[in-house]
Amino acid sequence: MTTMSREEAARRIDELVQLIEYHNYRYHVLDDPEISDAEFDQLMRELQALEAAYPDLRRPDSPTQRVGGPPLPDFPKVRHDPPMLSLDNAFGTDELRDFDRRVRSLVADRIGDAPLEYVCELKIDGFSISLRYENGIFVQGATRGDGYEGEDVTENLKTVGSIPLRLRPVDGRVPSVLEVRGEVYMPIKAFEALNERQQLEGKKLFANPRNAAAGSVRVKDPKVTASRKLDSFIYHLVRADGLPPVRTHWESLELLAALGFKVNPHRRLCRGIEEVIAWTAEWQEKRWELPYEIDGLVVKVNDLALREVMGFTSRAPRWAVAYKFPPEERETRVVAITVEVGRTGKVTPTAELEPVRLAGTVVRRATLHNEDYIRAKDVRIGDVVVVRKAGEIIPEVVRVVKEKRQGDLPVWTMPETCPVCGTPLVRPEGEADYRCPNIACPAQTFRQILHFASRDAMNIEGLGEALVQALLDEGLIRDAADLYTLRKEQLVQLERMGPKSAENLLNAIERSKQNPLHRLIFALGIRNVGERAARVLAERFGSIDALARATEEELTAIEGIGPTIAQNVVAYFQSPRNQELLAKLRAAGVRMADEPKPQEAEGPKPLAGMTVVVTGTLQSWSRKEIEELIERLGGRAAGSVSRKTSFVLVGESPGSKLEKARELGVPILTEQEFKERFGLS
Ligand code: 0OX
Repeated sequence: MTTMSREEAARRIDELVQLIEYHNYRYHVLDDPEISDAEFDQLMRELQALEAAYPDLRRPDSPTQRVGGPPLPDFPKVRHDPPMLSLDNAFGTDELRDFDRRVRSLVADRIGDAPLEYVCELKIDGFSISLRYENGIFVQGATRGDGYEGEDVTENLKTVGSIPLRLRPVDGRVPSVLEVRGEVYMPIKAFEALNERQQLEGKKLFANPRNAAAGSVRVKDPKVTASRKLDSFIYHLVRADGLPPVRTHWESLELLAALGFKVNPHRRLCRGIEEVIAWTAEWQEKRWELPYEIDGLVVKVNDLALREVMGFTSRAPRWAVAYKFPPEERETRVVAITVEVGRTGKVTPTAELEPVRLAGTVVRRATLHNEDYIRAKDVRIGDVVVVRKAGEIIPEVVRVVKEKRQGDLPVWTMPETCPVCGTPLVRPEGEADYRCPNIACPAQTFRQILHFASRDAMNIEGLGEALVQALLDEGLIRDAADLYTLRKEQLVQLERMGPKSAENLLNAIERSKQNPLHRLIFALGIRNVGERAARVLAERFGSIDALARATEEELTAIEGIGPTIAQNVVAYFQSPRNQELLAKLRAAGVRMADEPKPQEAEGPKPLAGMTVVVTGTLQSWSRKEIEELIERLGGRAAGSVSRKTSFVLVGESPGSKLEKARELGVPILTEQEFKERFGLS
């Protein structure tokens, strides 16, 4: 870099910030870049170099922050005013007409028989956020939380390319305060690529793009968010102080777009509910062509004055409704019916299908639940069936298309023996499910080990289906406790297992020895003992030994533990096989008891005896929170600066207190310095 004076550097930084944000906007919001990625990177590097040379010239809206700053200690809380309410649902067109009648009756004195105008939008299946801008600069981004209070995730949201760090002026003006709401989401392609990477690295997979987006926004390390290819749509204007007021929602969406936000282009202004219904029909099919997931449509009254009259219920605005699509159904053929053995021996019949596209994915299998279900629906191999996604995850067979049955297909019957170990299956009195009663059945062992290692149980990262199968096939393990005997030499002999992965796996196994008791209890796979019950049992008994001694009476006396769980717990610890497993886990050094809870410890008091004055807006804490923190750390938060002030903590847009501190020679700390000095980062 050629040498530059400070003034020149300041001017160039201003230029670069503007230029980079402009190109960022072209790329992320308009999806219409003007320069290549390489040229963009070149500008970014130049800015980074200048900011490194002149750290005090870094601007709060600098695009270099989009790569993610240092990890945060905790997310401070943010109150939502007005609250971020949810939406009432409308299933089907009848319920849309009901909605129309309802809202029209609320404003009948104003509109008479005239149709209402509605704005129809896609309902993005993402993670709701609220954004605040002061004098055009992005100062705070928060999660929805419970609607009343969310978490401050500003640093993470700065890494989302389509969220402007600085607003574009509208008619030469930027609002003094602007608050908007919208959705952060992960495009389907990015979600699939992320899961592929997670799988390769032996990390947990995300269930769907929404969870992936939520997980990416709520991580402590902004660099992780920056790596996640998140996008955003903004759909609601809360306030825009200093700009001319808007009269309609449609205008507010246009204003949001003009300010530089990404606003979904698929929207329609409809006159009357029938136009809305026509629009919903269009999207029933088109939704699968979108590069992101939607979970319905949103219909909103356009006129903001009428919205005022309609108001809110305690849960949701009366002037908007979420239209939910009916579940997609498709016809396909059953080519086989197979049975699967779960970890408790439960046998589940599954229809193997001719592949069919359903709700955006290709479906090859559908659950048939149990024998009674198959009999009631009369599903036979060779039948054409209607399949549908239940809760959008596991497809199920809705009905057989009897007219399409060709000839006399044989009635399906449950096999008499376990397809894996050959033991005769049993169906206990009064139960719908068949079971393989062989507790040594390899299928059960396989599922038990997978459950033991799963994320909510012992959380052994990297131990997936293929690896567990390979370990069993090679005879390296026979049960979950054997995992703790594995050695590196054994692992590296397995296919596709390098020394690094072997080490990671061994580390994960080692770490799991220190898990809290409730994880171990859940991991044992005692029938009906889910995570919640495991926590209750861990809390009440404190150790495996105490739990093993518990009687049915003692167990049922506990709030949340019923007779079924009690019986299963007692039976579990009576089984010699389980006793042997527990002995092996103990011998391996797995923690079998929680440490007694220490008395509520007093934290360190690094601010003891100090008086602190805060001025300006802090990134990590609201005013109330920083005052509480100062007090927790032993200090006193004061309102004005005097010679006795220990230091002044300055945020953005500080007031006259900063001047006063300078005058009196009181030390001044930036937020970052404060965090570093007192070990808060
Ligand atoms: C979405 C979405 C969610 C704000 C005012 C009423 C409810 N997920 O895409 N919410 C809203 O509106 C909120 N609109 C949307 N498009």
